[in-house]
Amino acid sequence: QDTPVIGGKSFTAVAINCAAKAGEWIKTKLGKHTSLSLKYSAQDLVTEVDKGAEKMIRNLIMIQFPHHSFLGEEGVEPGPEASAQALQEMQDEEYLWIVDPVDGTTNFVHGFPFFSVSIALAHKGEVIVGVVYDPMRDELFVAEKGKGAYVHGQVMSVSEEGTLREGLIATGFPASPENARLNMQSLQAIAPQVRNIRSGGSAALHMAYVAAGRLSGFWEYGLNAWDIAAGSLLIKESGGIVTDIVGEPYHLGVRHVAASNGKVHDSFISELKKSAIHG
Ligand code: 2AM
Ligand code: CA
Ligand code: CA
Ligand code: CA
Repeated sequence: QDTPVIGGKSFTAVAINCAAKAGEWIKTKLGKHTSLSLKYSAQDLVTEVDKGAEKMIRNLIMIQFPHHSFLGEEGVEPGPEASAQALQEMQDEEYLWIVDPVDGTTNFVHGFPFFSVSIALAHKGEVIVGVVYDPMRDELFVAEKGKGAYVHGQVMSVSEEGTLREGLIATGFPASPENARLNMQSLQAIAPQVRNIRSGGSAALHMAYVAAGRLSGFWEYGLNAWDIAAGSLLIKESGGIVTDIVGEPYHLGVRHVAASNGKVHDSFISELKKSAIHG
């Protein structure tokens, strides 16, 4: 991979190596996974591929950086409380790797080819490296704090649309009834205002697409740090904006996220707020 900013055995090089290795392996398992279990609800799926990929990434990282901390989705008990608590306990660590081995497990299980590996490194709570890899398209999205963001080694930048009306906006449909209701309200408010809506089923990949200028914006309720952390840096380093759903700055604890090319952010947030009040 000829990614110009990345050299040597940097944090970023390790993140890329992990994402690429895990992604290649996940791809070989598409349509061949053998175990499927439900975690928290019938919408909350996990396979041996999620667990195997996380183990692979964790091992690769811990060999290189044994003193770093590691937060991976499959190492945490299911459900929102346990994941919030796990983050709470770890977010002040000096170096914390935040990993979603398969973002878009439902897609993976159904053979819908839109899922990703998401790897972030936070330093004292701030994301400094973000890597999202789409093994099906062999697309690697990489950002390093202060050094820009790249796809296929080419500089990425967010899209130019200045109004929601010209915007292509993505969302995700949450599992929990409360978040599902909030999302339907937002959808009802946003859909008539924009060019069209997409929902691919991988939050991390949606965020990478905002960074690459393929989507103008993205919102979703009820996510976790491992869904968003890597994508947040991709978007910031591509010139976009990431906040919570009411426009407050992004931090690792944000669960309801709104991201955009920046130019539409104020109107985007204003519509999302209106939908929350009037819903
Ligand atoms: P996952 O595939 O890693 O679980 C799709 O809308 C997004 O929601 C994906 O990023 C997906 O991540 C996440 N997701 C799926 N089920 C979820 C659940 N029960 N709770 C929280 N997030 C979930
Ligand atoms: Ca999951
Ligand atoms: Ca996820
Ligand atoms: Ca996952």
